[in-house]
Amino acid sequence: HAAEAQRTDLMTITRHVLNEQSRHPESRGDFTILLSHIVLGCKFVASAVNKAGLAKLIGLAGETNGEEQKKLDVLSNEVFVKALVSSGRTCVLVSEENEEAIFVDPALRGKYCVCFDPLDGSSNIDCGVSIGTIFGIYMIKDKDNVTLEDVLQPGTHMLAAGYCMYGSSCTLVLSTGNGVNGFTLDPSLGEFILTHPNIKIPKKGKIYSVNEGNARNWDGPTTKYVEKCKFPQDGSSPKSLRYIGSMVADVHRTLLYGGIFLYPADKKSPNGKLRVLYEVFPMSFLMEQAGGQAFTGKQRALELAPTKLHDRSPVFLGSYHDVEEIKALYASESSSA
Ligand code: P6P
Repeated sequence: HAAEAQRTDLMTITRHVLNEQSRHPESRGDFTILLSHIVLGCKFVASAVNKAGLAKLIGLAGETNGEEQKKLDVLSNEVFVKALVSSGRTCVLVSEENEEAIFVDPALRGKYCVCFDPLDGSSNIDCGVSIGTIFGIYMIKDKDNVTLEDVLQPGTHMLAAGYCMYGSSCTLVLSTGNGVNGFTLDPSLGEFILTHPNIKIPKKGKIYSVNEGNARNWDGPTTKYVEKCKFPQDGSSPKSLRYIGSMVADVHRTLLYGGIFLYPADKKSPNGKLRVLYEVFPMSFLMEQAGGQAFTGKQRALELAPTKLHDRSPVFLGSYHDVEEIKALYASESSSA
């Protein structure tokens, strides 16, 4: 009967967030409403991504409306912007797809800022590799006088963060500051159901994840760390290399299996490639909430203070002890410098 009860006691993402919110009596459901609009965006993108491969076929065979097949990342961005604005709970949006911040019409403003990458890794769509939406949520002090400075906050001010991975299944991983939970979309219900409660990343992992093709340009500590992964000096077995090249997929595997994900700085890109507000901060927030760490090579990733919307930063994130090892290498380099 327990299994039966479990099966019929559907813990949807909305119900889960309502439960969490009940711990904040002062909140009036605004966050729950904001989240329901983010979830709507994810459901739309999930269905569009699943059809992406067929779109050309359908286009050829069916009645194309003449409109040039919109790139999925542009379409996804439009859906998220409209969903977030219409939620009436946001006052400023930062999207990977928009050079400038989007300030919501004052009549529709709410108290949240959402920074997001609507379809990260979209270059992988055509070969069917998992891609994802990444988002981070801040509270804005005064929604009627919001400025860019209000958006350029350190990650330690982030209230919530998450990603939705569009892969073999559609999985939404979310933290509102009280641990990390994973939800899987049940297409027959159109609901995200709690499937991975209270995710904790293993303290140590056997996998490292980095684009080895950039090895020629790495700095000393990263080079030394990767060398240690491949030729351990303490008699332990070498780590395995897993690199998908889609951040959401690489981070999701790291969160569940343990290990470390690295996007280091290199001579060509002194600040690495990944963006602070909508890639580094949300993933760092999740890793810390799951008992892991996130480091930039100089400091705790969440303590970074971005100066521009699309600032980049190197990032090393994952299992607590694995990140400790690379922190020690950077520390010894800076002390000997
Ligand atoms: P590289 C995808 O383009 C992306 O922004 C992330 O999703 C991914 O982790 C990274 O870039 C891959 O970059 O240089 O290894 O191809």
